[in-house]
Amino acid sequence: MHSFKTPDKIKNSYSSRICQIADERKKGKKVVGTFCLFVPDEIIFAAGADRVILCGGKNETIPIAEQYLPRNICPLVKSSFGSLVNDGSSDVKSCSHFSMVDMVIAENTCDSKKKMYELLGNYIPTYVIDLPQRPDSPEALKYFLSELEKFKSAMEELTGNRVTKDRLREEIKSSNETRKLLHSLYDMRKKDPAPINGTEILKLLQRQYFLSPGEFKEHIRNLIKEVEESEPEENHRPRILISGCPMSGGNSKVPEIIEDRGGMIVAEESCTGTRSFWDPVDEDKEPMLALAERYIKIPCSCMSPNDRRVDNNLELAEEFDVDGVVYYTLQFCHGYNIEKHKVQQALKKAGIPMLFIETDYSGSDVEQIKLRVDAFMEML
Ligand code: BJ8
Repeated sequence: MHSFKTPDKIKNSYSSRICQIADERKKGKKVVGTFCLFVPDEIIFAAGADRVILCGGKNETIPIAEQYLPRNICPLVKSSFGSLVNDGSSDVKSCSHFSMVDMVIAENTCDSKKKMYELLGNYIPTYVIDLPQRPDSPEALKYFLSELEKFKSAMEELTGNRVTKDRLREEIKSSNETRKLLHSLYDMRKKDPAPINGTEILKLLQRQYFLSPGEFKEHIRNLIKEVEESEPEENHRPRILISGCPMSGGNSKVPEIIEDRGGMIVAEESCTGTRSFWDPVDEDKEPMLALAERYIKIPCSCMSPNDRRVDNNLELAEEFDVDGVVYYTLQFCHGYNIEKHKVQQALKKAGIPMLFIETDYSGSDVEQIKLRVDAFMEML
């Protein structure tokens, strides 16, 4: 299998990006922090602002968050909040991004996030985009569009720049280019054996949320080139689709176990996977409407009904010729946990085996997950 040797420039991209943002802020540029794919980057960039994603993927800040939040909510929410309220009195390093953002752009998705945002507002200016929960209803698109218009005005107010249709079109085009590049990379994973493992792809996609669009594109191009020039692996390994909760930076436990135990992740039905780039924005339509149409279709389990996600799992399983699906959820993420049943039924009907893993950010269940993954691989 191709082993991607991360160039220094990419390895150091986290720290160089922080310096870049600090410089931009000195020059007056506004920086916003987001937590979710429902917030269109195109509007942020068209307003002349920059953005970083603040979702936490590390275990260390969870005990800090648990001084404020209940223990029985999802680790992603606790990890993110713990980073923000970390006052440095423990040995835990904080997420430096929080101190760099002028405003958080939040969204009404799951209950844990919604309630966390209410607290977040005590620490940092927080703007919330409301989302319709029934995306297929006739009123939903109209409502979402009006919410995006309000968000656009908030960005104009924050930056002092007008978001023109031309600027939006430019940003839509640029984001579509990134989406196209990612499609090219994913096309390579359709080969058997896939030329690059899924853990490497996950780490690349995690970078997408803090790098600038230009740097991220450069990373994808470099990776595509390296994969093209690499020697193909000869042995078939069970081809796995991962489906479920996002895996924020710092969280790669389950993919690593799957690939260490002989599997090959060939696609991800997740927000750190295909959900982030699969659908382009229509460049021929009025830009705000095109954005609303594209973003409202994100098949997040916070939406109801969310049958599009079930269909996507089936389509990806076929397109990437998978041997099995690992359904991954974070503890206390009720949406993805409950939605498991629908996905499992549909996969069963299609004759595709599925393994369900519910986990957190700790290492306490690693041995148990290994045993379950081993048993699953034997079945495939
Ligand atoms: S579009 S998946 S990024 S909301 S894992 S915090 S859902 S309890 S992250 Fe998400 Fe946007 Fe949806 Fe994607 Fe809640 Fe679940 Fe935690 Fe989650």
